[in-house]
Amino acid sequence: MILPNQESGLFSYTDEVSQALKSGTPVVALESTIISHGLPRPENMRVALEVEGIVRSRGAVPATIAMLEGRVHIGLKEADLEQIATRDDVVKTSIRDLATVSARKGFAATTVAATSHLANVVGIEVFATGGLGGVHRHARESWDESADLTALSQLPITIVCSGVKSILDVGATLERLETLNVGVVVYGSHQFPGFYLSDSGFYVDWSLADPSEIADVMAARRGLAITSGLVIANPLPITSQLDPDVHDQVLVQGLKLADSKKIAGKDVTPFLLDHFHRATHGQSLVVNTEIIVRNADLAARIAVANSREMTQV
Ligand code: PSU
Ligand code: MN
Repeated sequence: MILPNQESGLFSYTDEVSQALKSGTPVVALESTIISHGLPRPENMRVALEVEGIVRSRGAVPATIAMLEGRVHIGLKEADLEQIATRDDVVKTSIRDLATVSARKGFAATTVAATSHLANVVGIEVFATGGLGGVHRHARESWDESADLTALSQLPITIVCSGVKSILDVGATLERLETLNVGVVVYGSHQFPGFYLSDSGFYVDWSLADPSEIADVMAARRGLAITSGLVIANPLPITSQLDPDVHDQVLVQGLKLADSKKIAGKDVTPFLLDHFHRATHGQSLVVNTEIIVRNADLAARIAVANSREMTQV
């Protein structure tokens, strides 16, 4: 069996992922921008490996997605992961940049948007990340809205995340997700999570508490030919969240600093995440790591339930 796009020469798969895709073993896509731009070194490599381990422990196969020397890698060997975690020339790459980086034989860390696109091309349905991109707080002036939202409006991927990053305008992002036909379900609660915080303060109509219920929704989406994405928002337990007062203070500081340093465009998110990690002396890093690990764990359980559902049909 030839895997999708393998003949183009632009895709390569690890043996583990290629066998899983051929045999119907559940696979979970993982993004690489978190590794290159979202977490500091050397923790980024440690977290990337831990996340892959969690997915395997649940009986699914992790497919971390990135581009190396112009080729898309679906699944990264440890040495490849190391390159994404340590090279300085890895470009944070959204869908629009993929072809340019590829033609220039570059290294790309894929965002939620680009990872969703590539996962969809190769037939991976479930994807885990930390927090989605969304509408930035000053969007009224800057028009800064993440391409993650447009991508999710066009791709039938199920993405597990802890809501949108709390550095964003959460209310505006939820409105945009509605406009863009992206489904939103909160896992085990009705309160939309706030990334570092368990609760963003926004109520969501749909709540599911079991991976098999989520797999039922995925099956219904296939049956109904829904072509947009589904967000599974997974809140942190309250005992794990960042102290909300610390969070609010550090955020106000970070937004001011970004403004005075004229940080704009795709540099804003990495700048603010890095500011959090420094200003909280690593506390936000512990929380961010827990977020990613828990989301990968839930995504793996959803992928397993979904593949059971597919083999029953
Ligand atoms: N979640 C994290 N850390 C990150 C990101 C998400 O916990 O670094 C990345 C994702 O790759 C997401 C990107 O797609 O930030 C959004 O960037 P922007 O706001 O520039 O669209
Ligand atoms: Mn942006």
